[in-house]
Amino acid sequence: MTSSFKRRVLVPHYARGTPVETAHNPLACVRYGGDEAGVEVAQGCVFMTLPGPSPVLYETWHPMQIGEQQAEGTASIIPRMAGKESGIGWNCEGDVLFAAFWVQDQPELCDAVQTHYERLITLSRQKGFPHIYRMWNYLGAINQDNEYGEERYRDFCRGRAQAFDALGVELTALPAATGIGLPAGGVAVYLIAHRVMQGVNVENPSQLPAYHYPPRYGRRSPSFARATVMEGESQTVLYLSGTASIRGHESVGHTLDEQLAITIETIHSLRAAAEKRFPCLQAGRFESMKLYVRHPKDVSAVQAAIERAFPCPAGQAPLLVADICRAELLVEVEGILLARH
Ligand code: 3EB
Repeated sequence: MTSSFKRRVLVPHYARGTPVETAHNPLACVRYGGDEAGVEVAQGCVFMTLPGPSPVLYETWHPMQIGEQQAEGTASIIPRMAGKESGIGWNCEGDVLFAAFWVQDQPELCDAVQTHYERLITLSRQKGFPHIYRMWNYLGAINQDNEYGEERYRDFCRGRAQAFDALGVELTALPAATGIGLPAGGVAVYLIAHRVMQGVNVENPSQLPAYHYPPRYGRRSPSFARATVMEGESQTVLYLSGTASIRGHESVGHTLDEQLAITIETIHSLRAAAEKRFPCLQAGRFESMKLYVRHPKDVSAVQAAIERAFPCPAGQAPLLVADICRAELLVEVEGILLARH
């Protein structure tokens, strides 16, 4: 018997300094700020806390309908199920999954990152959600060297790349991602995945694919796509990876203003490439963005420039002061672009 079910994807909603609104019943709540980092599952919700100062930013994850699909009537009747298994907190409902881990700090990140990454991806597959379309990676002291003299971001990239290799994920099938610093501690990773719909990857014509960066940026290149697109009948959603002032593979711009201008131009260039493939995205707008700024003194300039270039609904472009994965980069921007058909 076939029946139609709602095709949905996960989208975030941001709130500052207020308790989580459980009324909206999110699948997950990520708290940016707190003394004790970790992942726990309670009341049918994954709670993830990243170390950092108050006031806390809350990022809740909600299913959003993007279409209907005729299919075996299974996903519509899959109720919410949540749990924590071998360190992975997860929560799924219908065709969407959120899953996350936190690893304590290690003198060398590679092995712990590989192990946890493999568990995270394997769990997603085993729960029936093999299509990972977006990931976030946050790590303490991202630009510092580990005790073997390798920068911690590069150490992390090795573990991540080895996990994708071990699980047979092709470079062109990697999800969109963000890689950013934390003020303290270990590694936080979370993902969103789909039961049936594979995201379509889009690369940026102004940038070399990150997975082809030359070895001068690390023994293993960063494993991510510039963006993924989830297309539904009524809406199409583009998940933009963390984007910084990089042309080809090189960091460009010395001042904040230069880096901001190039970052904005780089996002426009990604959008143009995505619109060629998905013309409906021309009518899209950013429903949310996340801004990362290295120096507190640059906060207001970044907010003003990004707000002008990419207007978002009120409160949905939060800014975090954080280190960025290359020491010379001052700003990075991610976002979710939505087009209603
Ligand atoms: C860049 O384009 C800037 O390692 O997951 C952006 C997005 C960046 C994701 C990651 C890193 C990552 O290379 C840095």
